[in-house]
Amino acid sequence: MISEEGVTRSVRPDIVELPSGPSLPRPGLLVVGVGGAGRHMAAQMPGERLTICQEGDTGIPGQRQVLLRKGELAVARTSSATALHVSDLPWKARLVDAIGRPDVMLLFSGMGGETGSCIAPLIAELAPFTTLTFASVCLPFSVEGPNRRSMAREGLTRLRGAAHLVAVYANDPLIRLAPNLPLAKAFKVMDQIMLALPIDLSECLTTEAIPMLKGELGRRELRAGIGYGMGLEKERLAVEEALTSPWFPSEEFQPDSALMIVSQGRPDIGGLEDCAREMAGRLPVRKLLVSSRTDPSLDRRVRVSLMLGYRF
Ligand SMILES: Nc1nc2c(ncn2[C@@H]2O[C@H](COP(=O)(O)OP(=O)(O)OP(=O)(O)O)[C@@H](O)[C@H]2O)c(=O)[nH]1
Ligand SMILES: [Mg+2]
Repeated sequence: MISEEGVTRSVRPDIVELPSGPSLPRPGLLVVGVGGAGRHMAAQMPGERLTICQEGDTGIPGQRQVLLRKGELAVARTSSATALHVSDLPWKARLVDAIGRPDVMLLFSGMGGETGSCIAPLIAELAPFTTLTFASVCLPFSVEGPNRRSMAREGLTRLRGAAHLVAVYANDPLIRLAPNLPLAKAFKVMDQIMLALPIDLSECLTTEAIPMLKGELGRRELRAGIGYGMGLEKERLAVEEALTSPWFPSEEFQPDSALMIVSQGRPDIGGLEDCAREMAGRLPVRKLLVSSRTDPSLDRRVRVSLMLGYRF
């Protein structure tokens, strides 16, 4: 616990540091990328990865993949979740085998296409033994049309019922954020934001921290932001930038929970405390979970990954 003296609880959150340290047990992680967008995101994650795609798509070199035929996807799309669970389809058995029993599953997918919208929720449903399933999904651009939107909505609803944590990233803000960029470059901007927190979490997550994450961030829609800071006021700058993320909703919606992971070039407890104090002064939540990790590539910069929970 980082102490915050003279704090009025109704105004400033309690700052709670997640249990961490080299002596604490770490969970086994599996990264799963579903569909085109999901595979693209999973490819950029560290650790053991599995991709699930349509036949004809390529996986991540050197990593496991499950390919589904068009007909198998059609069955997944047209069957109810209950029917899929009781049926004993060979391709479902292939998925169950490939997933195994990881402690933590970091699931990535784009909603709106057939593979991601139908299979990502199924993957979460097929992993009832994971202690933590954390899904990060993007939503299609509005211009992609109502069919994709409704497919995405259905997929997301089912995913919310099956995964412990669900972070949502609409593609639309990319148009505002990077109006002159070609789509592939705009997706790179998005990747940075979508991947920052899962990468940081996979570096610092301990088994003991998992119930705290589920308790604070579960049953909510999660939205993320990242910020970088350098120089004398790097902590304040990083916190400010993270809070301006275009993926946070307008101010009429207030978050009710928050997780901040502070990454620094070298361990610096003072820097972590500064970030926590700075963030606590700006967020109207009851509790602010914080954690930290070292990332030598940052050198003298500090990075803040922030995840806010909303009950819309
Ligand atoms: N942010 C981001 N979004 C993407 C990317 N690729 C696709 N998308 C979005 O994700 C949605 C789903 O696209 P895909 O992942 O290609 O679809 P899929 O799951 O492979 O589904 P099918 O190809 O129809 O079987 C699209 O509507 C796009 O808006 C990406 O690289 N980054
Ligand atoms: Mg595809």
